[in-house]
Amino acid sequence: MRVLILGGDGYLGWPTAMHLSRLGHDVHLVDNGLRRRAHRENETDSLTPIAESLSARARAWEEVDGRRMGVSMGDLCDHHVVERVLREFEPEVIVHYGEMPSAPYSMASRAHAAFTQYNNVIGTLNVLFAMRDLAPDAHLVKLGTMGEYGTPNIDIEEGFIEVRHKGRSDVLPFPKQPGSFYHASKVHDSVNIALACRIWDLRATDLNQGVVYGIHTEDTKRDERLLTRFDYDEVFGTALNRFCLQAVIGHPLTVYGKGGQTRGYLNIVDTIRCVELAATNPPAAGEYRVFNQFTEQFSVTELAELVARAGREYGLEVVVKGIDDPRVEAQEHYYNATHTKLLDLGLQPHFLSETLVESMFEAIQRYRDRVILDRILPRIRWRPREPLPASP
Ligand code: NAD
Ligand code: USQ
Repeated sequence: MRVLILGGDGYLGWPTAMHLSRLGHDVHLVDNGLRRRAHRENETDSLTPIAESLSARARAWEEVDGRRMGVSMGDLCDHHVVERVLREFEPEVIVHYGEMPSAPYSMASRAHAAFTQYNNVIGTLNVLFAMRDLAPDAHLVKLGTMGEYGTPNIDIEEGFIEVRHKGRSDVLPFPKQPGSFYHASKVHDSVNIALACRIWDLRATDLNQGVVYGIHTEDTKRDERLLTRFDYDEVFGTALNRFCLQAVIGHPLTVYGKGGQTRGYLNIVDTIRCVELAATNPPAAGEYRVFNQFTEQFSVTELAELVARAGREYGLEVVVKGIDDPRVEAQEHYYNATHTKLLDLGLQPHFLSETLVESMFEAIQRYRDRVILDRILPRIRWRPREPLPASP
């Protein structure tokens, strides 16, 4: 298949590209370097030393594996870029990772919130219009997030719920209660994608993904130039990846608030497989479907305890420290999310075990002298203690 990967330079996009290329698909990547730029501005960096550009990665891949990938550098918010790529590459599948993925980033200021929503919503809108005009049969595989649903006090369904109301019933989108302006951007995307499928007969899969963890995939291990990024800073690092790094460098594991915040998690290896399964099992024209993409649920306290146990086994001195929650979120709540559709398509999950955590420790040890220590503790608050003056 001809697979276009938007956001192909990212944590998940790059290993997905290698995986699909190795399976024999014709892969083309688009990125505008936003993630690298945001790190430079924030004086943070990936723990793993990634190749200096997306083109350098593609060249390294060709040397190591023998297969070629196309690369276009450009912004999805520029509709000319999107149209040119669709016209020239004629994709059968469009895997869309190309968004600003950080909740804390989106909560840093009005400008950060506005940028996140513009970047994500307009980029996706451009993809939808370009598909309508240039690739109406292509399948959009879009990365959404479990955080679109929030933490309701009922079971979370896979995208839709049957509602009975005043004697009538319908199957409707599951209610959305995002917890950051980033998560809200994903909700807006979902509404736009569903509408485009309904009115233009496009086909799309919205992958409502949980929090991803892990450093390596089969391909990142083949050559250091093929490493994917691994972030641990307060803006781009996610819970388990941060906890593993904190354990290795002897920092207390930062459990926010009461620690009962429960989310779905999955290994990066499973992310890639889920995207492959979605891509190779397309929906019908006009169908908008939603898969909940995670393999296990944990509270942050459970995650921290698992990392602490594995760390002590490994010979590390690990301390878990509850700190003030910089976010506004439920810290103790009910959480039970359905996630059967990818299993039905053949996903065989890699569960989080202490052995897996130990293998993450080993990989982190290798690069520990690259850690930027003063970028770990959270400073961005959902409700700043001293609100900024109102914009003029
Ligand atoms: P990432 O930032 O590493 O990757 C996104 C890539 O898209 C980056 O390389 C960035 O430069 C590029 N990009 C962003 N905006 C762009 C634009 N306007 N034009 C062109 N390129 C653009 O993030 P990630 O962790 O790999 O996440 C990928 C996707 O998966 C995101 O949409 C994210 O919301 C979603 N997701 C991630 C996780 C996770 O835990 N990492 C969980 C659920 C969902
Ligand atoms: N948390 C801690 N300590 C930390 C970091 C996080 O207790 O040091 C807590 C947070 O308060 C939150 C939970 O862990 O309750 C998850 O936070 P996170 O930073 O790991 O994940 P989140 O902000 O939700 O965002 C990440 C990705 C995002 C994706 C989302 C999936 O950055 O792209 O959409 O996970 S989900 O959480 O299912 O919405």
